Amino acid sequence: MRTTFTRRALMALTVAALATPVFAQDKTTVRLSIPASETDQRSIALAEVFAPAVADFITYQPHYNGSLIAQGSELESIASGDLEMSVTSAQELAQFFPEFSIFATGYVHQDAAHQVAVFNDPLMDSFKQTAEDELGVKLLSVVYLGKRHVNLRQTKEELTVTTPADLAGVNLRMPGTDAWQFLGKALGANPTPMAFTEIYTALQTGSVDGQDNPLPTVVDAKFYEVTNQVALTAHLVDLNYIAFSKAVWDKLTPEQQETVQKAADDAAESGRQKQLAKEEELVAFLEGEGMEIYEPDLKAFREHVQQQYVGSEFAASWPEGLLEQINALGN
Ligand code: KDO
Repeated sequence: MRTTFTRRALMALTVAALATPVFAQDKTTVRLSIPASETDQRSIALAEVFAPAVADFITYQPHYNGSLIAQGSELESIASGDLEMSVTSAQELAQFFPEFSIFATGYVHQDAAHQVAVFNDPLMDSFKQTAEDELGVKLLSVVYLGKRHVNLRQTKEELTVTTPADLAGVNLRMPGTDAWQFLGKALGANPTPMAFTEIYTALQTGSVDGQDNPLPTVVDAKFYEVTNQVALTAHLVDLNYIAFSKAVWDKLTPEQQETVQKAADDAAESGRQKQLAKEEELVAFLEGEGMEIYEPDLKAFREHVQQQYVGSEFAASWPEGLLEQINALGN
C-alpha cells in the first residue's frame, strides 16, 4: 500500500525544501491548493478567517479547483517545497502511512464533535509526528466536510437503495486511493476512481452511475443538476486536515507559529459550523430541485461496511486498541 514514495525519498524532498532561503523581513508566500471551488465552506473559511489573521507575515495565495496541484498530489508537493498549504484526507495520508486508514474507515467517526475530540486527543500525537517527520507536513487542524451519502443518477423508482445489496453493479465514483476504493466496495458498490473535478461531466454523460459526497458538496458542485436521488447512507463522517509546510513553519517565530495555529483552528471551527448548518438546510433545497432524498437501512449498511474491514489489510495496520480508544471518545 505504501505506493509511489518511500520514506527515504520523502526525506530527500523535505531536506531540499528546507534548503530554500527565506529572508526574515519578507512576508512568506503561502500557496494553498484545494480541489474544491472558491465557494466551498473550507475555501471560504481559509480565505475569510485564516488569511486575515496571518496577513502581517503571510501572503496567502489560494488556488481552487485543483488548478495548481492535482487532487491527491498535494502532500508530495508540500514535501518537495512546491506547495505550502492544502487540505488533505486520512485516505491520502494512508497512502504513505497505512495506519491513517483508521480515520478513513466507514462509520468510525460519529459526528463533527467526535472528529475534533479525536484530533485533539493524545492518540493523534504519533500520527501528527509521523506526517511532520517523514513528509514535512504539519497537520494543523481538523475540518468537517460532512456526512458522505450515495448520490445517484437513477431515480428512486429505477433503483431504491435499502441495503448494500442494492448497490451491486452500481458504478460509484470514489476518489482514487486504495482506502477510498475499499470503502466503495465495502458499501456494496462497484467503485470507479476519478478526480473530483471530473465528476460532474461523468455524471452528465452517464460514465458513472453516481458519486458519494456530503450534501453541501452535492450543492456546491451542482451534482444535483445531473443526478436524481441521494440515499442518506452517512457512511463516512468525512474530514480534511489543514496541511501546512513544516519547512515554512520552522522559519516562523514562536509568536507567528501560535498565530498560524490559532488562525487554522478558528477557520476550521467557522467552516465546521457553516457546514453543519448547510447540511441541515440543504435537504429542502435539494428536494425543491426535484431530488429524492431518503434514509436506507442504516443498520444494514453499518454492519456490512464494518464487517468488510474486519481482517482487512487496513485493519492490520491499526495500532492495537486504537479503535476502542477512538470509540471511547464518542457518544
Ligand atoms: C472527493 O474527491 O470526493 C472529495 O470529497 C474527497 C475529500 O477528501 C476532498 O479532497 C474533497 O473531495 C475536495 O476537497 C473537493 O471538495
